[in-house]
Amino acid sequence: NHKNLITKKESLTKEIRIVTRNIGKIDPKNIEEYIANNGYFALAKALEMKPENIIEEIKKSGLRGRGGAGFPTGLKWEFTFKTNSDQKYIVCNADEGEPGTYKDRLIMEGDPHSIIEAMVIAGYTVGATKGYIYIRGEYYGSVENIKKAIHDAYEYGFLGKNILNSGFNFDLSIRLGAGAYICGEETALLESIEGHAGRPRLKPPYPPQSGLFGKPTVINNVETLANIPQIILNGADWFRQFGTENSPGTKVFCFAGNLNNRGIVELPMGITVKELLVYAGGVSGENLKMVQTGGIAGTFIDESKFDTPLDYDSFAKYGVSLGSGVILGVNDTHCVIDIAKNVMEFFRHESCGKCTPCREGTKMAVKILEKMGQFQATKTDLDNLIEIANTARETALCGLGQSFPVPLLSLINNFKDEFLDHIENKHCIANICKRVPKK
Ligand code: L3W
Repeated sequence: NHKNLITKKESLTKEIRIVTRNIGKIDPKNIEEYIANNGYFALAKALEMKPENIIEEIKKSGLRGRGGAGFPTGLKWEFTFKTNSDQKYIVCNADEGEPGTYKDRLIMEGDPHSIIEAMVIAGYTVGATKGYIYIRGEYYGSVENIKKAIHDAYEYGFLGKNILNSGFNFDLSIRLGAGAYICGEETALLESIEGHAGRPRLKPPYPPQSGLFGKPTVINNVETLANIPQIILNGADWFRQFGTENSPGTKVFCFAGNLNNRGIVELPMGITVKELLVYAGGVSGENLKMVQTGGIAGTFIDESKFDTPLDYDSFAKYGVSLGSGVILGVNDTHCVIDIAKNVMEFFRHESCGKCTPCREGTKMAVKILEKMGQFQATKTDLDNLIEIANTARETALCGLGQSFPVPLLSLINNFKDEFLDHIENKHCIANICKRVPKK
């Protein structure tokens, strides 16, 4: 069934390069190549604009958070601008820990100055004089290129005191993550920068009111920031010509799992799963079973949902997540129970343990799925699994706890027959699960 997805060059015409425009085209370690491609022109333009007008332009562009949740960027900036304080911060969430996701890594490696430029613009706009880029510790290439870019930006006067003779000062530092998925959650990330264990805070208050060190803070994902200079340079109307009414612009998608292609591609928001699979070169292996969209916290769907557009409204309308933009192919050598167990083991390992529905729910879910994989589970176990998921969705403290139910429930809803096959017939269609005698 995947054979009709085989890539034809003429069908690959939708790519639009806004945030990836410089990747592979310029030497990321050479600031002059960035400048020669309009780099820091947006900063110069912004420094001559009123902060209120910058906020209006970002709001008008409809840019929404590319980490996955899609919160309007202009509103974040406006809230932070309007909160009075002696000190404000700009934080870039570059702790890209979503399994299968590597878009932020490639943006940082390939075009590091675009992030720095955007952060200085954000600082000027909201009145912040200090920024932090919190980078996943294992991203050695990103750290190296961002470090060099920060050094050169200081040398050229794009960071530091009196930037471009505007009177505006902005300092930028790097902080490294240490391998915890939860530190990609914005408040856990802020805790981590402050030197505490990376555990989420209760929201509200949101970071624009009380963020880093309790001060008003803008926290944006790498890809979100990489859009900013282009919006300032070309205007909101230019940006809105791409994507959909409620999700303007592009999305950088990543391919993972049983797909023939590897890498990232930048496409307009609203592209369908089916179209995206063409860019992925189709599914490797014999038959496509399902895909997971949005990351490990995203949804598993079968072919019946492949016409769903990938944008921020799809989840509410069709139950298909956009998330961080990863698409993971799964061929028919895989068993849904085994996949569910694998996903839940990830969340069990990454749960910070602060709240019960996540700490205990992930453990209980793994146990039930182990039983299912050994053909020892009952229908009551399946009901319990659903209840554990629903409880966490409604009561967990943060995004991690509230989202582990998403992949689990999508597997149960879309592949119920396979769950029942394990329970009622002691049968695994992929021939992965093995009968283990009861102890
Ligand atoms: C001010 C309000 N701010 C909400 C802000 C909030 C946050 C943003 C979204 O992310 C996603 C999930 C996965 N005043 C506000 C407000 N905000 N109301 O809006 O907030 P929220 O709570 O909707 O979501 P979240 O917990 O920040 C969850 C994705 O994250 N995910 C992993 C992504 C991984 C990557 C990567 O590795 N590159 O992107 C895992 O769950 O898609 O949608 O800033 O403060 N009234």
